[in-house]
Amino acid sequence: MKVAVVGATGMVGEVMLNLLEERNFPIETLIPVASEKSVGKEISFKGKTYPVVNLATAVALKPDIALFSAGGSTSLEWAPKFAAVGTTVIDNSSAWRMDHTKKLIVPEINANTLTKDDKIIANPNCSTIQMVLALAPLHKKYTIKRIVVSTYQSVSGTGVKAVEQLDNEMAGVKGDMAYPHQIHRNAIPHCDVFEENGYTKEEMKLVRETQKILDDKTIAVTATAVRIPTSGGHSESVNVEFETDFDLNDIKHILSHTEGVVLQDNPSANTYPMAVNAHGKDDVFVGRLRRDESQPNTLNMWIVADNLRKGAATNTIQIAEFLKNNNII
Ligand code: 2RA
Repeated sequence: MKVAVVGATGMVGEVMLNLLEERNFPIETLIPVASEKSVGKEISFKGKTYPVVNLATAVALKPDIALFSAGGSTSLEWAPKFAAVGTTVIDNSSAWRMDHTKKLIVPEINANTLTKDDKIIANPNCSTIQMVLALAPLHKKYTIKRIVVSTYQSVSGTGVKAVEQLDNEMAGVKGDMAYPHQIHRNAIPHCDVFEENGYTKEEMKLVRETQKILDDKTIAVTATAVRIPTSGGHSESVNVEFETDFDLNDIKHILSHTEGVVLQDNPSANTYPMAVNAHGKDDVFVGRLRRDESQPNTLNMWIVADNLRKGAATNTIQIAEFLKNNNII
């Protein structure tokens, strides 16, 4: 299979390349794609080296699949050009997620909706993926009425400049500012840009994408997204109200038998999900399950995942694996 990785030199792009190798995805030819300034750089992959090419060159090579992590504007312009030559695109940007003609996929939830007609497939936002993976089976059993989520997001979600700012601050070194504020020893309630309604784009992604992936616009969602000085993964405090009462042991049973979810819930042994333990792993970790004693039919939970892996690269490649394994590409 001829596979293009668009944004091959970025943080998610590098994780995608590692995963393609780690998961032994069947690649005959790799096409690493990046901006003009990186063209010609050598990318090592499975014991061979491949030169980085620009987008026009990659389209002309007509890859079978193109894994994008290169920002929304690049995806809006170039995903259709790849699709026009028969390439199936899986895009990590927000460009296509809310387009009603495009599917927004978490493989364990809705990969079975994919067909050969889907030439541009949207990968959800990292903080959405980890939340809906845990909530989908609970929604199926108990019907979700409302979700209140607060996120604690790693600086790696903003990109390499934010990670560098955090490293510099911790080393006491002045450097470029990816944020208007200090990151170290801080919690910044500002992920992505603010919208008219006072929410950030990151918070509205949780609202809109959750409703689309769970295919239920009646689910009420409200979110607060906070940037914290970790580099390992995103954590989320989730309060979920169901239409009916639930059995807590049944919730734990469902979660511990959900593909891609690991239950870590034994507070008496200080066992609960933590970003530092999720780093480098592909699962979504759930713990701190307990009834919300302030209102009926409501559950509190704590959800953690590596935002660069299941939150981006792993989910993307799992979609590609599904397409391949089901002869859709
Ligand atoms: C973030 N989810 O964490 C966004 C984009 N990766 O900033």
